[in-house]
Amino acid sequence: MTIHRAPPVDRHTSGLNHPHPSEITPQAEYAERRAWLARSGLAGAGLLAASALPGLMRSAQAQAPARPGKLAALAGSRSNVAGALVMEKPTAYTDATTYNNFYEFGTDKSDPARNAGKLITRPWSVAVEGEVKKPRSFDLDELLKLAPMEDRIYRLRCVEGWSMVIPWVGWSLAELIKKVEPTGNAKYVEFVTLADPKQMPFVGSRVLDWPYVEGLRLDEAMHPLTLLAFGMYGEVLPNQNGAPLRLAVPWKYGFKSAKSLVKIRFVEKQPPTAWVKAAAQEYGFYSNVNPNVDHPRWSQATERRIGEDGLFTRKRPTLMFNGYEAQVGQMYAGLDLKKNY
Ligand SMILES: Nc1nc2c(c(=O)[nH]1)N[C@H]1C(S)=C(S)[C@@H](COP(=O)(O)O)O[C@H]1N2
Ligand SMILES: [Mo]
Repeated sequence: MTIHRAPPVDRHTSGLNHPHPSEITPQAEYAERRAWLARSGLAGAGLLAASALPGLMRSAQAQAPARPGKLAALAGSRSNVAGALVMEKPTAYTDATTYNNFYEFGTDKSDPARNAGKLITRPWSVAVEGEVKKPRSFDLDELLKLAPMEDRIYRLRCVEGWSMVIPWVGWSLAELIKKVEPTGNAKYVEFVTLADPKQMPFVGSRVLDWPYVEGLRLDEAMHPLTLLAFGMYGEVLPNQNGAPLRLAVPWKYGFKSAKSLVKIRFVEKQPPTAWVKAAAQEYGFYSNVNPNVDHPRWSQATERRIGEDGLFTRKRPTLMFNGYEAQVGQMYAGLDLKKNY
């Protein structure tokens, strides 16, 4: 059944809510930012275009920050995948772990951090089924060893108009797909996430049709940038970020990157996804980040980078395919992106 509800609102542009903590930038964060600029040789260079500073940008090449030391370490090696390491400063860990969308735990940005603590993430297994020659279930421990862990630093652009830069740890979903051997009928991949009302207080609420389901075309799922992430900031994922494993599809709006996956199904037809079912005219199946296609209720031309909210901070221009056009653009050649939003 389709439930009509208010889709997510960017609480900042709508003025519905109190300011995000990082809008009142604490002293420590200013210091951290200044130190980072100094380290990377960018201090005082803020007015110069990044493109005019290739040398500096190389020296400023984003390094995963020191791990926060809150959870078990999860190390990856530097990824060789083209586009896998953006040269932008990673978002502060506190912001990335307290400003979340994970509606199973509530619809306020601060709800997941408050409510996801009790999620049991071990034992955990993921069923891989449908149009594959070798359907089977994978235990989390097996998945952790299935391919070498890589560090990737991706932009994350939420459809609501804000963005972050997250250092993930994981491996390309393609590694798993190759193991199960999709049949010729597999055209799409459906991702099903945990929906346990005992652990997730908002499953059962009418916010979405649970479980949260997402989907990709098979070629998108096979793209090397499509990451199965097990960690971030050098540690295992915090529950609120989708422990023990989630997708990170950097050229699409954040809601395509489903959290806490329990099932991956290969199918012939485009799967009905949670947000398309909730509001098809607002959230399309593709949901590629696109500054030229506005959401019906707001522009997508610019974005607020979380942690950059200073008195004089301008919004950033949103980049086509979130800046990954060179890597992914070809997959959409000939597709009308206004129709296939
Ligand atoms: N299962 C599930 N996955 C989800 C969501 C959700 O509500 N439930 N929210 C999505 C949205 S809208 C975004 S922007 C990202 C946010 O990921 P983050 O909280 O790790 O930044 O997760 C996505 N994955
Ligand atoms: Mo989002």
